Amino acid sequence: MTTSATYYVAIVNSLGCEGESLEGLPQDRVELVVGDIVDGTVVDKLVSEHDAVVHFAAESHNDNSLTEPGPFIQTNIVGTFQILEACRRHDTRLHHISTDEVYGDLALDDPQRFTEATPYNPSSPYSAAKAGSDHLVRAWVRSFGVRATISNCSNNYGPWQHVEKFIPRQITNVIDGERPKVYGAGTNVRDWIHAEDHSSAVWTILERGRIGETYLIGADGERTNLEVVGRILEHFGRAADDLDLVTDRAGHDLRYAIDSTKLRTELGWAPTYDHFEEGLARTIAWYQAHDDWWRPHKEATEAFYAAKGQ
Ligand code: TDX
Repeated sequence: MTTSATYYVAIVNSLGCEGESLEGLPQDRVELVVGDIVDGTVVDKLVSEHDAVVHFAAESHNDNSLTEPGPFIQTNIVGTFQILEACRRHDTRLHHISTDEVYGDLALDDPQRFTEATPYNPSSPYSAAKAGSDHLVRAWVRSFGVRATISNCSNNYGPWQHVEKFIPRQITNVIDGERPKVYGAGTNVRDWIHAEDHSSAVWTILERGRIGETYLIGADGERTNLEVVGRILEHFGRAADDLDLVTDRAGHDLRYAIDSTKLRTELGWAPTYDHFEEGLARTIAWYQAHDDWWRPHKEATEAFYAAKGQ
């Protein structure tokens, strides 16, 4: 990506619905290539034609990884290997997108938050595969001089998020007159950041980050799952306890919390959506207005959860 010829390419899995999500973007700056990052041939050609790669591609949903871990190994580990090899061959700048889940979880009352120095301790097949991909990137930087940076971000919310994820699932349940489905006792804590703030942080790192460095991205948005669902219910004028507590997730991480001091002080980044409730209200409005986008995926998603008592 250069300022003179900014050019974005999205690679999606052939079964994905992401093509629709590119609608409205400037046609002359976007090319959609339907492929799989495990396919080294397609990856090599694309990397050779561009001067920077931002590697967002991942199997990302913990619940799916607990049902079928195989695709997580393929996409997250083998796919990252293919990207790294192509970047090595073509000396292409790489930014690798990862997750705070590589650090495992924190106790609910732990005053500490994750930092770049926190030891890796992943819990699920998803987070273990992401941790593996981070290790590959560091090894390719050190062994082969690949010009890469890494970011580990907290939980994203906002438009265009698949209805399998917590916030869109509960918003669309309430839109449909159903009750939100909360795992366990609902006391688990996640640190929420708006997807646009995640993207602005990635752009900042791509422009000003130091090669070989890792940056944690977070917006100080810790909330219990019950608090988040309570806000959604309140928005629709329903009682805060109008929900179902359902079967807990196996190995469910208790709490994530990000200390993003390094990114803020070294690179001068700050989030725009610093008020979670306002970002949530805008996200709810987006799902109300985009029924045609999420509706085709809702039934199968709910059938998947229902089969697991969730
Ligand atoms: O129906 C639900 N009910 C519920 O209580 C779902 C789908 C989730 N949950 C809980 C589980 C978590 O405590 O809500 C919390 C958030 O769940 P997810 O949206 O599945 O996110 P999480 O497992 O925390 O992981 C997310 O953040 C880190 C992303 O999916 C990852 O890709 C990212 O790396």
